[in-house]
Amino acid sequence: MLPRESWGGASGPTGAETDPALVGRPLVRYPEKADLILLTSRPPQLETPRRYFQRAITPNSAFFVRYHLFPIPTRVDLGTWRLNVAGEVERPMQLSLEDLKSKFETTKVFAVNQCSGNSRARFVPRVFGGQWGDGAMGNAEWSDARLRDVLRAAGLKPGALQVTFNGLDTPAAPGVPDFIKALDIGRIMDDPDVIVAWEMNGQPLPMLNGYPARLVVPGWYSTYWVKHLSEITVLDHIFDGFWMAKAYRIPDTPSGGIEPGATPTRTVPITRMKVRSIIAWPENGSRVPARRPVTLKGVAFDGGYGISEVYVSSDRGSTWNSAQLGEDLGRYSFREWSSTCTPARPGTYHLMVRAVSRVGESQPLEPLWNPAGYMRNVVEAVHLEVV
Ligand SMILES: Nc1nc2c(c(=O)[nH]1)N[C@H]1C(S)=C(S)[C@@H](COP(=O)(O)O)O[C@H]1N2
Ligand SMILES: [Mo]
Repeated sequence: MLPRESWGGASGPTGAETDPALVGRPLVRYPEKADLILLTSRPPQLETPRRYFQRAITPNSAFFVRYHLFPIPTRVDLGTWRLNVAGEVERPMQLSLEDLKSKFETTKVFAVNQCSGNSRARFVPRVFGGQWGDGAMGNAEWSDARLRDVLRAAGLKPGALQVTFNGLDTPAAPGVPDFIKALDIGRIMDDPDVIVAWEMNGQPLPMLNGYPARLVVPGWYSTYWVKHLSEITVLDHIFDGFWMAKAYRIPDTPSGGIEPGATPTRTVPITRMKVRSIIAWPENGSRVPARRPVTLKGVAFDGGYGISEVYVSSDRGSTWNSAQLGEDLGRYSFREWSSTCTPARPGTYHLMVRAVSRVGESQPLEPLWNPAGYMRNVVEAVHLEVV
């Protein structure tokens, strides 16, 4: 059985005591949610406390929340909700949730949903945008119909090039562009794991995570994971809406990074996630006794190849030891890791973690920088006060 631990009502520390990214940010509780760290309330943007990342599965109640527009859907009537499939298709469809569940083969996938701007607060020089700590991510098992099966049922016309996705949230203010994202046809038809999900960890999606159905694009940053999905439109051209043509773009360089403070000459849409690992325990700044074993725990993930190794250093990166890896839940999932070290003497210890993917990609020791504050994946450290 997979760990599906509920953390109950215990609110615990947020890390605000020791983490500059979290200072002054209260814990708040929204419907269907545990205590999460507030970023903004209009729209609700809520961050998962770090201790949840000791486990590969993020409970639905603790899963982060991010929206662009306000107001947001707070209830959806399944009697009238339909997923409309239209555009360059032979047979436009209006699917009820029941249709989605019954007319298509269902499939399951563990996949990390990570905001492009996760950890943006740590960029130096600072950048505009939501100043997230490291909790704008989570991992769940998503159950769903394959998007390509839905499109095949509608019948793609020969000119089909891209598909756009729109959800129930619409801008209240004039001039604010609706949140619409696009994927190339190839990305959808070649990958059976691109799915329309209605279940998360065996439960209906929480309202704040996209009830009744959302797009899941494993391996790619969650800007594509459109919530409260209501319109799928097949296009015979490249979509040029604001959220593709202007926002969620990265410098067109091999790493996606540029000189800190510079302006990129050419940009491309953000896509695949970079390999990353998190130390979820112990907390930064913890005091521990000398000569007693301390077990470090956390998760590692990448953009869809899977994690092959996680290394831990307790000497600022001079030597690295292999961590123990937890169960393999598939190449898009968080992989738990743990490592025990025994600090010999009192003093300050810097513990670092670095993951390597199955294609040999790893994390940089110096952070990448880009003007939107995306794709942070620098090797992270926590310090321990050994007494
Ligand atoms: N309908 C809708 N879907 C959306 C968004 C949104 O603003 N509206 N934001 C996207 C972004 S940028 C992120 S990071 C994820 C967050 O998913 P979550 O709120 O379930 O954690 O939703 C994506 N899907
Ligand atoms: Mo995001």
